[in-house]
Formats: sequence, C-alpha cells, structure tokens
Amino acid sequence: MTTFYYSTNSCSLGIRIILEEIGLPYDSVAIDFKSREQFGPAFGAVNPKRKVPALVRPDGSLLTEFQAIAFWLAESYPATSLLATDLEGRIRTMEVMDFIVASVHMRGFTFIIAPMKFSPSPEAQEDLRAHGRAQADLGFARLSESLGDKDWIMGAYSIADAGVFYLCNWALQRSVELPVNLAAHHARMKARPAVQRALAGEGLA
Ligand SMILES: N[C@@H](CCC(=O)N[C@@H](CS)C(=O)NCC(=O)O)C(=O)O
Repeated sequence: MTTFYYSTNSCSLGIRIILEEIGLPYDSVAIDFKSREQFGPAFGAVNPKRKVPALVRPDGSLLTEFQAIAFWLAESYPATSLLATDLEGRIRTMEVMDFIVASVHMRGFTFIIAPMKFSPSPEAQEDLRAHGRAQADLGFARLSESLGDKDWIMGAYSIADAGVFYLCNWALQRSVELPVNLAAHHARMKARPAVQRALAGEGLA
C-alpha cells in the first residue's frame, strides 16, 4: 500500500490530485500544522524533513519533494499519461513544475501565508506579505503566458496542471486576482472527477 502524508489545503493537494487521477489505492495520513504536528516525533520518524507531501511507497521507501513524487507517480503508472514521453516535453514539464514550487510557492505564497516564520515584527510581516504578493503576481503572469489559450499548461493534461491548481486555489482563497486564462484553468480542473475527489478527501469541496 502507498501512504500519503498531507496537510489539508497545503501543496500536497497537488499530489493527491495525481494519486486520484492515477487511481492508485492509498492511505492518507493528515499532519496538522495548527498543532505543529510536523515537528512531532511521529512524523519526524517518517520524514525528517518535516514537510508534506511525503509518500511511503509500496516497498516501504519514502519519497519527498513535490516534483520528485509527481514524476515518480507519472512514470510508475504511465497508463494515465500524465507526463510527456519525449525528452523535450518531459524537461519542459519539470521546468514549469520547478517554477511553480520553487518560485511561485516558495518565494511568493510562503511569505503571504506565513510571514511570521521570518519575523516577529508586524511591520516586517506586512512587508514580507507585500513582497510575496508581488512575487505571486509575477509568477501568475508567467504561468498565464505559458498557458496561453491552451486547456492545459503543457498542451496535454499533465502532472504540472496539478501544481498550477494548488497555486490558483490558494490565490482564489485569498482574493489574489488571477489572469483570466488561469481562472478558466482552475474551473476546468474543478470539473475533473479526480480533482473533485481530491478536494472532497481534504474536506475542501
Ligand atoms: N520542497 C518541498 C516543499 C514542501 C513544503 O514546503 N510543504 C509545506 C506545505 S505546502 C510544509 O510541509 N510546511 C510545513 C512547515 O514548513 O513547517 C516540496 O516540494 O515538497
């Protein structure tokens, strides 16, 4: 069995979408950030990085990092075709996913969502939030250009769309205005049964 460690409404939602798209049976274990469960001994024994998503695979090994988990799932269950088979398509997908996680999430939303991690000062937190917001806006502008008038960011539906979705979901929850094509992408994603199951699995539907 595969065990999926997640925190509700975190970036792990993207991995849950991929798990649902593939139809892989999995157990979910919620890590409660409010009670700082990620820093407790039980989760530390599973993932010393203390981050979600984390996946314990059927052979018992742990896999961490959004892009690595997504890539492994797409490669291990290729019948669902969530990743291009040609080198250019694969590397472009990784390029977009790295931008989503390392830039828009880490350099943007981290500061919008959790500025208190970086400074106890309310003024500094406001500055950090503004910085994060500007980075997120730049990121969405870039992703909007990449999407263009296509339905899916890589042309064919892929693991990268799950990443775009969690970012857009965070934006809409915080009244961050999305470019029109990304708002339409979000609506298309929400119409997918796998996305609906993933949202319902986290009580977000
Ligand atoms: N580089 C990691 C980052 C994952 C990450 O930052 N996850 C956040 C949730 S969106 C987390 O676990 N935060 C807990 C914390 O920072 O204490 C990845 O790509 O999976």
